[in-house]
Amino acid sequence: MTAKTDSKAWKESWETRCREAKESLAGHATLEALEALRLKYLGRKGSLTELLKTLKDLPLEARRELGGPANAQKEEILGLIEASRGSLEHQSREREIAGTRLDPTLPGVPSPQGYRHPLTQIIAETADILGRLGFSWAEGPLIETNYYNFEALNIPAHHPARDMFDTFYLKLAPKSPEAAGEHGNLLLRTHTSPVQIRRMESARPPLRIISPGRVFRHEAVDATHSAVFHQVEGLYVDHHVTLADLKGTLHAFMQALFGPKTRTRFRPSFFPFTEPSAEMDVQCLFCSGSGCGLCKRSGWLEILGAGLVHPNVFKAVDYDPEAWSGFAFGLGIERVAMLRWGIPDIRMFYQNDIRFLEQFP
Ligand code: 2NM
Repeated sequence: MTAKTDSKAWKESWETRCREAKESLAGHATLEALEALRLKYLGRKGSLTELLKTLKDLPLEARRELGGPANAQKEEILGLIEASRGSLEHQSREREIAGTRLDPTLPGVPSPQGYRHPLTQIIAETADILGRLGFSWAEGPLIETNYYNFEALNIPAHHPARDMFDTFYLKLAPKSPEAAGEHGNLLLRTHTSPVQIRRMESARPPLRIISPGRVFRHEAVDATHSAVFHQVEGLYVDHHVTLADLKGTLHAFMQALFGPKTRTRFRPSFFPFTEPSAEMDVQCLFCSGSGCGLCKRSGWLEILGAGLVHPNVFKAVDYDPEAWSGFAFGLGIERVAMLRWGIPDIRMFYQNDIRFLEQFP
């Protein structure tokens, strides 16, 4: 055979196969059949691919003449295959949609409902009640100095009153000689009163603040004691603040917190930072005062501590105790929540068990 007949045979063979490919392209019905077709002609071992490889064995002139059009035809067939694939995919999607009954009036799948933590709820509620009585929110550091947690609050070192607050002391490596002065002086606050000392240092009376927050006591943990718990404390400083102001404010607070039928009583007590000091009880929420296991048959529940700010506390913040007077109070958030919802164990607040948390919508 001559080069010329070789070229002619190649051209015929190429055109036959191209025609064949185009014809079978018209007859396929599925994406699978289309893919089989692509492989048959234009896959790595496809007949058009194989034939195209032999083009290089033809004379230069024939290669010049046939190469361009052959490649163009190959591209054309590939284009037809892709167009066909697109239309088949479109049809398949249309069929899928036509077969699906979409009811836009059906309710959506509900996502699980979350709730605010019971402690967060009580803190928000007390802040709201006391906010309406004119108190504004104040915060401070959890790590405090001996001065703010004790000294400024009329609790000197080695004084028996220190035993009221079992304290976590921090042992930090001093970073510098200056910091070494504070070494051994840092602790986790045992109450939020340091917040009030800091505020009195930086502001002049009249003053009405609450300090909600986390506090720490080095205590054995049981159903009613936790080493970490939450407090809300209040402080009111003005001219002529009396025990009657304190009693009236706390009574209103307790009525708002536990309901308008709530009865309260005031008993003498002791705190180093107040004089006189008192505790308030609310009538037992469970037996309404007739006596039950919860109130230990007394008919009353201890709920908060309070008093008139001690003159030594005013002196520490450079307020003149002759010119100013004030009351302060503090209550435990966990205790309020436990009474409100009948929660039997304080540890439940910190376990974050969803079965517990979802009970406080
Ligand atoms: C309590 C009970 C009585 C109190 C005192 C002060 C301050 F800073 F003004 F001196 N803040 N909080 C106080 C007084 C707290 O908690 C049971």
